[in-house]
Amino acid sequence: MNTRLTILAASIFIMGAAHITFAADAPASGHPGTTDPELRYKGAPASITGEEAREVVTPKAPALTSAEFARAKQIYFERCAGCHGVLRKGATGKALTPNITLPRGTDYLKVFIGFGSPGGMPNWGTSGVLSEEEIDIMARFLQHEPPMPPEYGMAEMKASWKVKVPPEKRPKKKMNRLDLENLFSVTLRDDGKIALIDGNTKKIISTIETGYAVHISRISASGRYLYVIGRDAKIDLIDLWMEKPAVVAEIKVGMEARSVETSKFKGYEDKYAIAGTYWPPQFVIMDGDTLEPKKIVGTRGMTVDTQEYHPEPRVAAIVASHEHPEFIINVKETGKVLMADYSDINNMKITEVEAARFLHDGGWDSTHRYFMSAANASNKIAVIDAKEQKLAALVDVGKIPHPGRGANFIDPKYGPVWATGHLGDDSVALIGTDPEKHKANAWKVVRSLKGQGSGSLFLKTHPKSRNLWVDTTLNPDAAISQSVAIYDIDNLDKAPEIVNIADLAKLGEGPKRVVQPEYNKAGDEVWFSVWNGSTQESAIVVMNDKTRKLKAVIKDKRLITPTGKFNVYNTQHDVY
Ligand code: DHE
Repeated sequence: MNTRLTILAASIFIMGAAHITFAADAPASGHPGTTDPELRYKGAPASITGEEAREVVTPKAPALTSAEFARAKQIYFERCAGCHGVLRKGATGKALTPNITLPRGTDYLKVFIGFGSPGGMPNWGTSGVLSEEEIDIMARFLQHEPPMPPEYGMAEMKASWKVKVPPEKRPKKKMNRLDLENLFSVTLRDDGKIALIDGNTKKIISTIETGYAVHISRISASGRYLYVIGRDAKIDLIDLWMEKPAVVAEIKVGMEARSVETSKFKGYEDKYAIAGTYWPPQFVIMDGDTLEPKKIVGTRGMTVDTQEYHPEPRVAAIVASHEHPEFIINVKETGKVLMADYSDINNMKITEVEAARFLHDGGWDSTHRYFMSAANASNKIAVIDAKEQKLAALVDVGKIPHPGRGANFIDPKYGPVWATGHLGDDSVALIGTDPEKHKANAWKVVRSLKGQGSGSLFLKTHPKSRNLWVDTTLNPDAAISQSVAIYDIDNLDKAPEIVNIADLAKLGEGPKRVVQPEYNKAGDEVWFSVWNGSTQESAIVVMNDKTRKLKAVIKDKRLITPTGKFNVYNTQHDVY
């Protein structure tokens, strides 16, 4: 690599899991300089297909045949868009617009694509993923204007919208004998399904077809409706009152999505649903019981810091306010949190709160007044005051915070805290959340616990528990990615107990990454997914929270790539 290239390479900095995915068995890049857990991810294959994106030939750029253009678009959306953005404006990876790529030229770009960079660009050539010919095509393609995927508005949403069972034909009361409050909706990531698992018997009640690479589930305020969203932006609405819970409505709200939520403010229970999309960059408010799309709002606009226009600000986590009839929406690339008032959607008031880049995931403090939102590229937690509708604080934490919804508990010394783990370092930050009775500790990291290593995705506790369970799913060391750290909340100075959860599942070969603790309703069990490759056996391991010993292992051939688990009661009431 020449000096200029090395400098550029080093300047490409992986800024977090802002838009990166990986399969349980994704290989490491193999590049000598890329050992951090985040570099084990591969760019998310966007659900956008090459044919959908319009080609723009740029006069000064090297020629590409029509077949080469088509091939390049497909490779770009599958391999590159996740990190560099659909419009190549840069996100986790650098911007790749012609003003940057044209002066570099084809040979330079070929070396870069082929060998990767110590800063995080995978070595697509030497790893054998792309051929020499493909690298040459990509190097020329990147010097043309980015092909623009189509917009997706009301007409497209309405065309995809299906009400399978209209509300008047649905049961008037619960028609099954399921203990709905202790039901778990489990993401079967690579199977495009969710599994409904009875929390008491630990048996799979049924699996239900959902969107591609299904991502999260959320529960309506009443606990009746389950909303499931896939990366392909398809939402399935499942009625849990039916004799056999089934999909009663579906819609596709865009081409790429990660988040769905439902109105929870008093008087608006189950009334609206909202989904945020990565492409197009927008959110849509729908009827809660039919998914009829009502209002689409674009998120394109200026960034919070440099105040530059961003054409592709993706919508990340969304939570439903308990203080006002509002949805609180993380807009990733602009670093802004939008509070959209749904009390009058035709005259909608949106409060724009300035936070920091890139907003990703987050959850409530224990009082449900403060939304703790991870700005992962800034290594900060933005504290949004839902009551006063403004930013309460920006708290510096470790490298690339990734809390999921986080964990709330009472620190014996510092009072109420909310905790986050990190992808980029081994710390667990505890932030004081009580500005009234513990003012001196509020919005400060009162403790930084030492964890097993970097690569943590999720952590959990429960109001009835004295344990904090922390995963390290993305750590490159299998012994660490397969085990969890358990902290004693009453004695936080003590080193955590390490339990190898994957071993307890007694599975065969595979990466067996352990991901996302989730409590049952009673708060006395913690469930973990042991996430294996899509053709390998996976499991869910249920731990006794009090004894920290194994309680049950759920194995079933239908349990293909289980990842997120959503207990109905805890998700409905935001208990975490
Ligand atoms: Fe997620 C939540 C985005 C990869 C499992 N994930 C979220 C949220 C966002 C997000 C914005 C918050 C939603 C909300 O609260 O409204 N996730 C992304 C990505 O952009 C990323 C990094 C790459 C991608 O292309 O998708 C990504 N996520 C993953 C995975 O690879 C995980 C580990 C396995 C999987 O199933 O795909 C994964 N994400 C989860 C889970 C949650 C989640 C389990 C919900 C956690 C919770 O407790 O609420």
